[in-house]
Amino acid sequence: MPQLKALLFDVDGTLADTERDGHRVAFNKAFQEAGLDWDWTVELYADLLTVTGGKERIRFFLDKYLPDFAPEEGVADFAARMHKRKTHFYLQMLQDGEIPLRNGAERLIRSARDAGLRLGIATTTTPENVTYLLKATLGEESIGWFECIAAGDIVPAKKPAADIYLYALEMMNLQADECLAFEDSANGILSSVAANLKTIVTVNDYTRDHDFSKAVLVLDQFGEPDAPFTVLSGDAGGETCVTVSLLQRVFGQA
Ligand code: XBP
Ligand code: MG
Repeated sequence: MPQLKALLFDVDGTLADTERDGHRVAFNKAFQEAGLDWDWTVELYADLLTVTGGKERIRFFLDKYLPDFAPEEGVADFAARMHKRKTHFYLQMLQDGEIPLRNGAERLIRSARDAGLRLGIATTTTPENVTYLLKATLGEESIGWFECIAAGDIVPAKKPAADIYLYALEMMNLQADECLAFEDSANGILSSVAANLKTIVTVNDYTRDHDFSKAVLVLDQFGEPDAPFTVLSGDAGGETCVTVSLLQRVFGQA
């Protein structure tokens, strides 16, 4: 029976609620700066989130909602230019401490480290978005707690493709059956499961109704001892927050 050796975390929606009040707002700031009157509302953004990756999301928006928009530079360069500015605004928000980690994430990361579990990140977001988030929430040294920060365009196909998880596994020299993945969305779990990873899901407002039938456990949050999680599916064995012992049990049973 393989031993649990490592935890692989998604970032957006899993470690932090970054989408509604983070990425979405930063996209709108970039559009505004460019003199465009586009407003990605909370509702519209739910549809746009079906596509992972910021550049890909801008192109999806144009295809679906503004098919006649034809920038001189071409759609790909336009999307890349907007995305660069969006990243600038998003990093500023992170630096200003506007985006906290989700409930229980810091406790889980620290206790996993203490227990000798190895840590990695597998995300579609831009690498700097991860390092700035970690620095702002856990301190500069926390970047080194993660053996691998697999992010963004480092793989050709973003989630739901398995590539980013396969890349992280390879970088960390791990087998899928030695790890647990943490995700928050349908695209995320499609990716982790395609990489043969047992996956725990913590939902958020955008992803609550997604299909998580392949998850080993679905929770509303990691939880804290004084702020327990709600189990949405699976068996948490009576625990009230995600602990290393819960992870060991879930890993062994799944
Ligand atoms: C996260 C994303 C990201 C962010 C934007 O998906 O889709 O694209 O919305 O990041 P997941 P960038 O949590 O499944 O990894 O703009 O930096 O691409
Ligand atoms: Mg996510």
